[in-house]
Amino acid sequence: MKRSIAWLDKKRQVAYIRQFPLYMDYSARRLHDEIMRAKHILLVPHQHPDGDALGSVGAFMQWLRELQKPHMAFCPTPISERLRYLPHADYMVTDPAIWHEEKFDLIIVFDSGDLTYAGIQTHIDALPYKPLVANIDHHISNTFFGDINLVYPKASSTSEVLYTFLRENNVVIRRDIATCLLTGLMYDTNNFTNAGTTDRSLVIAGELIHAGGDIHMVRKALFQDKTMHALKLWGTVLGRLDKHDELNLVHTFITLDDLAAHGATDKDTEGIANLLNVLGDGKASLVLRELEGGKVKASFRTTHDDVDVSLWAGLFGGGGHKKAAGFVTEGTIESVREKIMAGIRGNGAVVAEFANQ
Ligand SMILES: [Mn+2]
Repeated sequence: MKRSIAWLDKKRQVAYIRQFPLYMDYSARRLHDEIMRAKHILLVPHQHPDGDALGSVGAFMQWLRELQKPHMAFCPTPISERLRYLPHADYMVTDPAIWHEEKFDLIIVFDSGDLTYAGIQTHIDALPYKPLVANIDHHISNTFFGDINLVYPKASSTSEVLYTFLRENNVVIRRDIATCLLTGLMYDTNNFTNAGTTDRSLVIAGELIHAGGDIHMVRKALFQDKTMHALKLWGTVLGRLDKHDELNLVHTFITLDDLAAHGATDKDTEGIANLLNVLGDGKASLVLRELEGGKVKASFRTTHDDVDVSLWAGLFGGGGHKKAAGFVTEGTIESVREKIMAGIRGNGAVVAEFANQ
């Protein structure tokens, strides 16, 4: 039996867990106990949930249903059509009224570095009582905001962390849970092609297929869903690729006019940043996307082990992973691009690290 680390203060617990991921099993067992004790549980993926966030919430809903444990799932933004195949996706509540109509004694947040990213900070702050908060994630920028934190940045996905949690607690994984977790693994590893792919994630994927997870259905839903409009839009965006020689950074942009010109939607822009991972040029890539309301979304990607793009996103108040990170800010494509280039160049530590590569 492993020693509890509850006696350490929070900062040292974090350092300990980072150093010894095996101590995750202490948190995993504690969360399991709290779930058994809870009367009404709320599950929360991050806003605009992706395959990993929604896959892990779907797996959890299926498990809680098997346990006959009362629960709900909340997300302030709508669920993407392409992820509707996931079990229980239709049970996601988007109406914030549940925060005062219901009472939750345990809130579990998935795939979110902090509560603002999850879109529930203001809701939690406004509660007249204090629920227990659990945090299941793999973002390196995670703030360990939970009362219980299952955070393992070396995992390919939150679904992989969740798999570990379920196995640690001897939960039998059947078809629906397996398909949900496979979705998260395949989404975050970009179909087992990006640097998040490890021997561990592949072994887990094999076990999930063995348990009945439908890998071919997931692959088709996630990776063979592009419209002709989308590919034409991508053509325009790829035609604009440019390179910042000093920073060795390849960049491009998408405007609202581009979407209109190709009859494309927001959804059609998904995947462009990941597509740039096939680049052999440059150390990293940047896609700037114009949003409604005078905002711009910046998405960084790299396939180089010696570059950490979460540091760059962090310079501008964003976050993410070493290989994929981003932020949203006010401004125009031009002004944000300039701000990014100047910001990266102007930051001593980051530039020094970058220049040596
Ligand atoms: Mn994820």
